[in-house]
Amino acid sequence: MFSIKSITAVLAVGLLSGTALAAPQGGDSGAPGQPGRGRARVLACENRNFVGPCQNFEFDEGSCFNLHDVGWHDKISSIRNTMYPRYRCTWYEHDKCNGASYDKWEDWDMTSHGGYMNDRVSSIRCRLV
Ligand SMILES: [Ca+2]
Repeated sequence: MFSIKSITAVLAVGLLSGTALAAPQGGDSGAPGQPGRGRARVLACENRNFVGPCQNFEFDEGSCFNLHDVGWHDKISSIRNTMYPRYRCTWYEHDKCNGASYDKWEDWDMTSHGGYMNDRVSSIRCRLV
């Protein structure tokens, strides 16, 4: 009787400690990195023909990057998807990838062709092709 109780207690402790050791590993495996998700890069300039001031922006593939958050909305006059053709990027008129849009991989003069999107781009989304 006594020995069976002892064995049961030892087994129970073994199970508990095994669970305790496994739990952190299970918790960690889902958290970091989101595997398979890449980073897109875009070069944007305030003036035509990539005349500065210019800035490179890097953000998660598939997510909407709001230029308002970095003070670059409604001023871009030339833009380039520097990850072309691996990524395809779309420029949007409004925040959160709304409004008018187009996806030419590079536009060195957004004032041409009617110029509607000149000084109007407010968000960007790039997807892996
Ligand atoms: Ca401009």
